Amino acid sequence: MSQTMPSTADLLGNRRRILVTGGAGFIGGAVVRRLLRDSDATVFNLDKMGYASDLTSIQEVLAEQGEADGVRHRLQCVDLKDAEAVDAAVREANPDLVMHLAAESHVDRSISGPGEFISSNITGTYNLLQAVRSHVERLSEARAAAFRLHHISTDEVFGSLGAEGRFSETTPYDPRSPYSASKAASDHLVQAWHHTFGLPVVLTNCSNNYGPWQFPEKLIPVVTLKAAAGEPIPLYGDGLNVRDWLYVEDHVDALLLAACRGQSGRSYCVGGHGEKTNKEVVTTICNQLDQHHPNNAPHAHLITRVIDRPGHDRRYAIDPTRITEELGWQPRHNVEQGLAATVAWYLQHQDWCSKVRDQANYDGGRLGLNRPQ
Ligand code: NAD
Ligand code: TDX
Repeated sequence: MSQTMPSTADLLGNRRRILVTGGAGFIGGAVVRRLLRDSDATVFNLDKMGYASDLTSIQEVLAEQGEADGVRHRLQCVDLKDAEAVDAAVREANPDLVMHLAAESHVDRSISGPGEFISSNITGTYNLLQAVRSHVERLSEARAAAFRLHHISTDEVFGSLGAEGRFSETTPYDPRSPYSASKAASDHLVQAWHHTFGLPVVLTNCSNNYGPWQFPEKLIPVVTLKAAAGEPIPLYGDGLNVRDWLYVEDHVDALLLAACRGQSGRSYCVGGHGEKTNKEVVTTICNQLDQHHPNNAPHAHLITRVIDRPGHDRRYAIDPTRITEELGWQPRHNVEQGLAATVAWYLQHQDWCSKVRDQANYDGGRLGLNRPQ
């Protein structure tokens, strides 16, 4: 850990009960693991246990620590669409901090089936806001003063950049996919509940995350698994779309800083100075595979240009000056190191990938084409 990053226990201070929504997903899971490893807080993990959910990584941490499940980690299997169940879960958790990560998160699935994104991401956030509003009214003055609802969002709400410029907290919203539109709507609801009802909130908008335990439908795990299997690697369009890649543990650092030290009503953009074209990412992964499986080299021969994603945003890039200067956040991994570690992790965890794909009834095929190929 860098010297500038305070410990999790220091950041949490007197906050003993943390409600994490979406804690069975990729980023929420990393938050839950950090809280379990680096603090003695009790973590309530509210998740509908959907196709992208899996608790293996959390169970590993509990086993490492010799802790039984259901004591410091308490799963609340609740769908945010169910207002009554959400209210009951918030009452049971009685949290000092809520970190709201639950959302449908895959752009391609939002093209194939936008309805689930509207209900989970918009109605779900509305239900959580209402439940949390009632909760804050029940808190003592001291607990209410320290309480925050932290809403975790994406850079995709800002739309698509050309060759120049970066997104910051003052960039106007311009979402262009059903996913990003649903996230933008949820951001607006959170800000509205702050301004109208005085709810103490913090928002973060982060760029593309990567790292272990990401459900294998997103670019980096898809490419790694296809290359390892000697299958065609799908590169959408001309492959020159740019994403600003951030290692998931660096995102968790930013989330804990923002949740515990962020100013109420303020948003913070998070990005790792990790801009790469998709073609660069895919080629880097292929080069790494050449070292692990030299028999199939060069894996770059597997790269196959496929029809583009409808409405494909061209470029995302984040200016993280605010969170760096105000909260002292710095990413600890550069893309080259993080990508190498992640590719190695996926190669060692192909059984887990098969298991979660099977559970999700997903065969690794192309998602999100709204017209025939
Ligand atoms: P993920 O898909 O891996 O996990 C999301 C979790 O939320 C899943 O376990 C799912 O079951 C749960 N969930 C979805 N709808 C729910 C509902 N209605 N009720 C209860 N639980 C529900 O997603 P992720 O990549 O971990 O993303 C987490 C959050 O971070 C999302 O809000 C996403 O918009 C945001 N984000 C993600 C990235 C990224 O690159 N992955 C970048 C920036 C922001
Ligand atoms: O097989 C693929 N081939 C390909 O070229 C896949 C799955 C993706 N792509 C391209 C599309 C994007 O330009 O790679 C880029 C990254 O795609 P995804 O991994 O699907 O991520 P993206 O659409 O950029 O969104 C991600 O980052 C922002 C997360 O899924 C969102 O939840 C987050 O908000």
